[in-house]
Amino acid sequence: MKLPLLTTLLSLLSISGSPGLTHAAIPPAALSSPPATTLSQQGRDPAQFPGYVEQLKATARQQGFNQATIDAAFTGIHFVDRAITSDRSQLEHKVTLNDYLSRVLTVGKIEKGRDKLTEYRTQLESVAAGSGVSPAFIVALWAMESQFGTIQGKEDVISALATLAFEGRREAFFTKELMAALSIIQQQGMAADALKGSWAGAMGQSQFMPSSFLNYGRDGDGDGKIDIWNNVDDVFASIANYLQKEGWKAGQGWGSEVTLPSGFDSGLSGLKTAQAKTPAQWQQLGVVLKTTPQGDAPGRAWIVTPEDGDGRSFMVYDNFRTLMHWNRSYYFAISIGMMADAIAQ
Ligand SMILES: [Ca+2]
Repeated sequence: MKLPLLTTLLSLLSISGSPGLTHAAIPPAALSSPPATTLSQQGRDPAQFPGYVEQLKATARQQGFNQATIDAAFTGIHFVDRAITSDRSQLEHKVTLNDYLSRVLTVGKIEKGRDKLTEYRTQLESVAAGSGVSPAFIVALWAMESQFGTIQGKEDVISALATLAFEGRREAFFTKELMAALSIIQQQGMAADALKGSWAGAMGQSQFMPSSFLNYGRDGDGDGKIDIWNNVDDVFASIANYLQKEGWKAGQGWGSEVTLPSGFDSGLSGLKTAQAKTPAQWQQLGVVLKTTPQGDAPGRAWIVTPEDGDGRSFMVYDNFRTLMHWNRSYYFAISIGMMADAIAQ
């Protein structure tokens, strides 16, 4: 079982109160159950896929891609049935925060995270110095997205994205990502079959969608290539670059778990900019810290209760909102913060 499916499905289920943030990475899936319906029952016959691919090629030409790139990208294209079944099944799952954390934040993963932090300390501190993102958060994201690079997905990304565009539920989104993948092939001089990722098109050790690769990918070791599949320097630099570009506050943590007073106005909870208060103001309202937050004290904070007023509550900072930009899931962002705190030294 891979964890990131939970991330994906939770991003769909648990984002109440988030301020219109966007997906960065759609992680791979594995614990999928069989689909309730087949594609033909949905009205689109896989036999029509080759014709659809021709339409995609025409779109690519209209967008200015050269013929060599188009030929290279679509040479091995095939229908990825698993992309359809996984995309459908993710909507059917529901888990609690505690279930989620027990699966993704294991003792073994924390121990491994500490080991990795030590093993790559030199590179991580160099990246941290340039970006303001502390090594523990880089490693936490690396851990959650790909189990420290060991589970990246083996799907042909061009085929997966074309299949998901063909499915039609999010055709515009996946077509845009497919065109971004063509840009990577053209810009990086990569072979199309080197673009490997999840069934949803998330690639490499950071599980970047192609558009995220283009926006945030960074050459960490200076060899002129951005290789988020094989080169940890590039992986670390790309993760940190993402967070930095999306507003990471150097020196600050993500937040901490809190206890809310009885009768707390649930309307105060949420991540909208207007809902921010200083930690002192929240404490005056009766909010009590359950754990000591790491990092510098922030100027503003928000209260989130992921399970809609029932369950655990958290006081979170700007960096939490940046993590929510990476993946629009409270559960995901909380797991990253807890992982980073657990491995930080
Ligand atoms: Ca490189």
